[in-house]
Amino acid sequence: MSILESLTLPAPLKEIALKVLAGNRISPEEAVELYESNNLSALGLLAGSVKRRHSRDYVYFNKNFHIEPTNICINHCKFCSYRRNPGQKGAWECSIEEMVEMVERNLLKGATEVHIVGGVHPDRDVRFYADLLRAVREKAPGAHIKAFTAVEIDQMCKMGNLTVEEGLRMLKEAGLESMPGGGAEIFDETLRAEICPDKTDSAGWLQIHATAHRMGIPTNATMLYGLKENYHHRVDHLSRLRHLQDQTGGFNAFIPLKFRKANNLYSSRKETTVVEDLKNYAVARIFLDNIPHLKAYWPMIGKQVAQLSLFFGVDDLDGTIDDSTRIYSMAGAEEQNPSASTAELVEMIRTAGFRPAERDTLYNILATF
Ligand code: V47
Ligand code: SF4
Repeated sequence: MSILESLTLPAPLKEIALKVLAGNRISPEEAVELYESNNLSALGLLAGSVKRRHSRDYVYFNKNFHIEPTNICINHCKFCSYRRNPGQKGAWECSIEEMVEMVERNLLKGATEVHIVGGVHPDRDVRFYADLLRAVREKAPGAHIKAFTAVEIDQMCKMGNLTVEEGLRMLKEAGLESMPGGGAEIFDETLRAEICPDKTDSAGWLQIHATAHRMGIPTNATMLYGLKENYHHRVDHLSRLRHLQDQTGGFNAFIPLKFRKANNLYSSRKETTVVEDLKNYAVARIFLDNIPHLKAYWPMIGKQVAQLSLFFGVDDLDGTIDDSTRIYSMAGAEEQNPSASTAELVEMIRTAGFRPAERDTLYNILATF
């Protein structure tokens, strides 16, 4: 008896399972069916088979740290626990000199990637951020700079009176090598207007990533889930990403972001269960057959669930982080001072039965353990 037969799946699910195991693409309707099924073991098995096609038995991590230049933001996303107005208690605004000092401190610890993301500042335009990138690159010529969400890029280019393409060209010349996946939230226009009314719209987010891909700047993609959306909304989001990836091939990784409720306007809502989180990883891995990597961002879900997610298609635990990000600790995530040593990440991966691989930002393997 095959493993699939032993799972005693109902007929429609069995059909989807056979498709996935044969390496074929599933439809949006089939993805909704997977979300609606409660057979977590079958989902884990199928997601694992897709994961192995992309990354065999490797699970990746990298040595990175975050710079959050400011939490002052012109937008008012209702799920955000982090944004402040200028001058408000708890607001910060780092100078380029302060950020270069952070780079210096972290490089000594062996970081290979600098991740730069912050609020959408009212006065800092694309020229300020190009100066920042030049200063970081000068201090860390060997480190990869992954910086700025599409939402930040959109606003900094508008302020600098440049098109996105002109702005990205300026940033690329200054040292930008790839872009993170933030700001995608949920693409459904009605929901987006409700939860983040003044943010770059869905078409704009996708267009900026398409432009970056065309210019040879790879990017990541995210989805904020667990906040008002239903399974059709999630599948619509994943479909728009899969469609763009078919055209450009520029996405490296997809990162589901679980809504965390502390200190924001949705604090009275319930957060998703661990079962839902694992199901979400699995369906994303199965549906997004053309995005090579699925990342569990452990500062957001905690290390224990991140380790469990490896059985549901995740092949990347992101990085060492070194207590350099506040966005999730301010929203109530388990990890209040997120930091992981190489030994800890290697242990998490190995005890789950996978082969730990330190990667660079572009998923070249630097070391195996
Ligand atoms: O766009 C903000 C999310 C994102 C909350 O590309 C929240 O490698 C849940 O995109 N609950 C920014 N989510 C972070 C991000 C990211 C993180 C790590 C790695 C990468 C990558 C990208 O954080 C925002 C928004 O979707 N977010 N507040 C909250 N309360
Ligand atoms: Fe600003 Fe980002 Fe917070 Fe939205 S999620 S308010 S864009 S910092």
